[in-house]
Amino acid sequence: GHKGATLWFTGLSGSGKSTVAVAVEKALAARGVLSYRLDGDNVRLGINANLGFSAEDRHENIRRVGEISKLFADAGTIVLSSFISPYIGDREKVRAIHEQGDLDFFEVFVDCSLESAEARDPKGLYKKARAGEIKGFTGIDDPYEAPGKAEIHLRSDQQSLEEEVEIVLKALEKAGII
Ligand code: GGZ
Repeated sequence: GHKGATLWFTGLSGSGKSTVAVAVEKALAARGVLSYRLDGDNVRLGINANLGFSAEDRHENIRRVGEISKLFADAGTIVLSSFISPYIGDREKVRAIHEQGDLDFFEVFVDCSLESAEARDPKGLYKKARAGEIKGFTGIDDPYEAPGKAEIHLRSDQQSLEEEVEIVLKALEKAGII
Protein backbone atom coordinates (compact mmCIF):
# COMPACT_ATOMS: atom_id res chain seq x y z
CA GLY A 1 0.00 0.00 0.00
CA HIS A 2 0.97 3.65 -0.02
CA LYS A 3 -0.09 6.90 1.57
CA GLY A 4 -0.74 10.32 0.13
CA ALA A 5 1.97 12.95 -0.24
CA THR A 6 2.81 16.00 -2.29
CA LEU A 7 5.88 16.24 -4.47
CA TRP A 8 6.39 19.90 -5.23
CA PHE A 9 8.54 20.43 -8.32
CA THR A 10 10.04 23.93 -8.46
CA GLY A 11 12.39 25.33 -11.07
CA LEU A 12 12.76 27.67 -14.02
CA SER A 13 10.56 27.55 -17.11
CA GLY A 14 12.11 24.89 -19.34
CA SER A 15 13.95 23.20 -16.46
CA GLY A 16 12.08 19.96 -17.05
CA LYS A 17 9.65 19.99 -14.10
CA SER A 18 6.71 18.64 -16.06
CA THR A 19 8.87 16.12 -17.94
CA VAL A 20 10.12 14.60 -14.68
CA ALA A 21 6.61 14.66 -13.18
CA VAL A 22 5.19 12.78 -16.20
CA ALA A 23 7.96 10.18 -15.95
CA VAL A 24 7.41 9.75 -12.20
CA GLU A 25 3.66 9.40 -12.80
CA LYS A 26 4.35 6.56 -15.28
CA ALA A 27 6.79 4.83 -12.92
CA LEU A 28 4.28 5.03 -10.07
CA ALA A 29 1.46 3.75 -12.27
CA ALA A 30 3.65 0.76 -13.23
CA ARG A 31 3.77 -0.09 -9.51
CA GLY A 32 0.04 0.35 -9.15
CA VAL A 33 0.34 3.64 -7.27
CA LEU A 34 -2.17 6.38 -8.02
CA SER A 35 -0.76 9.83 -8.64
CA TYR A 36 -2.16 13.05 -9.99
CA ARG A 37 -0.32 15.85 -11.79
CA LEU A 38 -1.01 19.53 -11.45
CA ASP A 39 0.83 22.13 -13.50
CA GLY A 40 0.54 25.64 -14.83
CA ASP A 41 -0.59 24.35 -18.19
CA ASN A 42 -3.80 22.78 -16.82
CA VAL A 43 -4.48 24.90 -13.75
CA ARG A 44 -3.96 28.27 -15.40
CA LEU A 45 -6.59 27.41 -18.04
CA GLY A 46 -9.19 26.53 -15.43
CA ILE A 47 -9.34 27.34 -11.74
CA ASN A 48 -6.60 29.99 -12.03
CA ALA A 49 -7.67 31.45 -15.38
CA ASN A 50 -8.02 34.86 -13.72
CA LEU A 51 -4.34 34.99 -12.70
CA GLY A 52 -1.34 36.37 -14.58
CA PHE A 53 2.33 36.61 -13.70
CA SER A 54 2.59 39.61 -11.38
CA ALA A 55 4.13 38.80 -7.99
CA GLU A 56 0.67 39.07 -6.43
CA ASP A 57 -0.88 36.67 -8.94
CA ARG A 58 1.98 34.18 -8.60
CA HIS A 59 1.48 34.22 -4.79
CA GLU A 60 -2.23 33.50 -5.27
CA ASN A 61 -1.56 30.83 -7.92
CA ILE A 62 0.71 28.97 -5.52
CA ARG A 63 -1.63 29.45 -2.56
CA ARG A 64 -4.51 27.86 -4.46
CA VAL A 65 -2.55 25.00 -6.00
CA GLY A 66 -0.97 24.39 -2.60
CA GLU A 67 -4.42 23.99 -1.05
CA ILE A 68 -5.56 21.74 -3.91
CA SER A 69 -2.43 19.61 -3.52
CA LYS A 70 -3.12 19.25 0.19
CA LEU A 71 -6.68 18.05 -0.47
CA PHE A 72 -5.55 15.42 -2.98
CA ALA A 73 -2.76 14.24 -0.66
CA ASP A 74 -5.29 14.00 2.18
CA ALA A 75 -7.42 11.79 -0.09
CA GLY A 76 -4.46 9.40 -0.39
CA THR A 77 -3.10 10.51 -3.75
CA ILE A 78 0.53 11.14 -4.57
CA VAL A 79 0.35 14.64 -5.97
CA LEU A 80 2.93 15.78 -8.51
CA SER A 81 2.71 19.58 -8.62
CA SER A 82 4.93 21.41 -11.11
CA PHE A 83 5.01 25.17 -10.79
CA ILE A 84 7.87 27.60 -11.13
CA SER A 85 6.82 28.83 -7.66
CA PRO A 86 9.64 31.37 -7.64
CA TYR A 87 9.22 32.62 -4.06
CA ILE A 88 10.62 30.72 -1.07
CA GLY A 89 7.93 32.20 1.18
CA ASP A 90 5.12 30.78 -0.97
CA ARG A 91 6.68 27.32 -1.04
CA GLU A 92 7.19 27.41 2.73
CA LYS A 93 3.50 28.21 3.20
CA VAL A 94 2.55 25.20 1.07
CA ARG A 95 4.92 23.06 3.13
CA ALA A 96 3.37 24.42 6.35
CA ILE A 97 -0.23 23.59 5.40
CA HIS A 98 0.86 20.03 4.61
CA GLU A 99 2.70 19.70 7.91
CA GLN A 100 -0.32 21.09 9.78
CA GLY A 101 -2.40 18.37 8.10
CA ASP A 102 0.20 15.71 8.97
CA LEU A 103 0.79 15.13 5.26
CA ASP A 104 4.16 14.35 3.71
CA PHE A 105 5.65 17.11 1.59
CA PHE A 106 8.73 16.85 -0.60
CA GLU A 107 10.16 19.91 -2.26
CA VAL A 108 11.84 18.76 -5.48
CA PHE A 109 14.28 21.32 -6.84
CA VAL A 110 14.58 20.79 -10.59
CA ASP A 111 17.89 22.58 -10.78
CA CYS A 112 18.92 23.68 -14.25
CA SER A 113 21.13 26.58 -15.26
CA LEU A 114 19.41 29.50 -16.93
CA GLU A 115 21.76 28.90 -19.86
CA SER A 116 20.46 25.34 -20.34
CA ALA A 117 16.80 26.26 -19.87
CA GLU A 118 17.18 29.13 -22.30
CA ALA A 119 18.99 26.92 -24.82
CA ARG A 120 16.09 24.43 -24.70
CA ASP A 121 13.42 27.15 -24.91
CA PRO A 122 10.71 24.61 -25.87
CA LYS A 123 8.03 27.27 -26.35
CA GLY A 124 10.22 30.14 -27.56
CA LEU A 125 9.33 32.14 -24.44
CA TYR A 126 12.90 33.06 -23.48
CA LYS A 127 13.42 34.42 -26.97
CA LYS A 128 10.31 36.58 -26.57
CA ALA A 129 11.41 37.69 -23.10
CA ARG A 130 14.84 38.69 -24.41
CA ALA A 131 13.15 40.62 -27.20
CA GLY A 132 10.99 42.44 -24.64
CA GLU A 133 7.79 40.88 -26.00
CA ILE A 134 7.12 39.24 -22.61
CA LYS A 135 7.72 41.36 -19.53
CA GLY A 136 8.45 39.88 -16.11
CA PHE A 137 9.71 36.52 -17.29
CA THR A 138 11.23 34.35 -14.56
CA GLY A 139 15.01 34.28 -14.75
CA ILE A 140 15.18 37.17 -17.23
CA ASP A 141 13.54 40.15 -15.57
CA ASP A 142 11.68 38.45 -12.72
CA PRO A 143 13.14 36.59 -9.71
CA TYR A 144 13.61 32.90 -9.03
CA GLU A 145 14.50 32.09 -5.43
CA ALA A 146 16.20 28.70 -5.44
CA PRO A 147 15.55 26.33 -2.53
CA GLY A 148 18.32 26.07 0.03
CA LYS A 149 17.22 22.79 1.54
CA ALA A 150 14.94 20.83 -0.79
CA GLU A 151 14.21 17.21 0.19
CA ILE A 152 15.13 16.18 -3.35
CA HIS A 153 17.63 17.99 -5.54
CA LEU A 154 17.69 17.05 -9.22
CA ARG A 155 20.18 18.43 -11.75
CA SER A 156 18.16 18.21 -14.93
CA ASP A 157 20.97 19.64 -17.06
CA GLN A 158 23.37 16.91 -15.85
CA GLN A 159 21.25 13.85 -15.03
CA SER A 160 19.23 11.65 -17.35
CA LEU A 161 15.47 11.44 -16.95
CA GLU A 162 15.90 7.81 -15.79
CA GLU A 163 18.34 8.89 -13.07
CA GLU A 164 15.97 11.62 -11.93
CA VAL A 165 13.02 9.21 -11.69
CA GLU A 166 15.19 6.77 -9.75
CA ILE A 167 16.18 9.48 -7.23
CA VAL A 168 12.55 10.47 -6.69
CA LEU A 169 11.32 6.88 -6.26
CA LYS A 170 14.16 6.08 -3.85
CA ALA A 171 13.22 9.09 -1.72
CA LEU A 172 9.57 7.96 -1.64
CA GLU A 173 10.63 4.43 -0.67
CA LYS A 174 12.95 5.72 2.04
CA ALA A 175 10.14 7.82 3.52
CA GLY A 176 7.75 4.86 3.44
CA ILE A 177 5.39 6.52 0.99
CA ILE A 178 5.61 3.65 -1.51
C1 GGZ B 1 7.35 32.71 -16.22
C2 GGZ B 1 5.68 32.33 -17.78
C3 GGZ B 1 5.49 33.70 -17.90
C4 GGZ B 1 6.28 34.58 -17.13
C5 GGZ B 1 4.09 32.72 -19.24
N1 GGZ B 1 7.20 34.03 -16.30
O1 GGZ B 1 7.55 26.89 -19.69
P1 GGZ B 1 6.12 27.05 -19.47
O2 GGZ B 1 5.60 28.46 -19.94
O3 GGZ B 1 5.18 26.01 -19.89
O4 GGZ B 1 5.95 27.29 -17.94
C6 GGZ B 1 5.79 28.67 -17.61
C7 GGZ B 1 4.43 28.84 -17.02
C8 GGZ B 1 4.63 29.26 -15.55
O5 GGZ B 1 3.45 29.11 -14.84
P2 GGZ B 1 3.49 28.76 -13.28
O6 GGZ B 1 2.08 28.68 -12.85
O7 GGZ B 1 4.35 27.58 -13.07
O8 GGZ B 1 4.22 30.07 -12.68
S1 GGZ B 1 4.30 30.55 -11.15
O9 GGZ B 1 4.61 29.38 -10.32
O10 GGZ B 1 5.40 31.55 -11.11
O11 GGZ B 1 3.02 31.16 -10.78
C9 GGZ B 1 5.77 29.45 -18.93
C10 GGZ B 1 4.53 30.31 -18.85
O12 GGZ B 1 3.76 29.85 -17.73
N2 GGZ B 1 4.79 31.73 -18.62
N3 GGZ B 1 4.50 33.93 -18.82
N4 GGZ B 1 6.16 35.90 -17.21
N5 GGZ B 1 6.61 31.82 -16.96
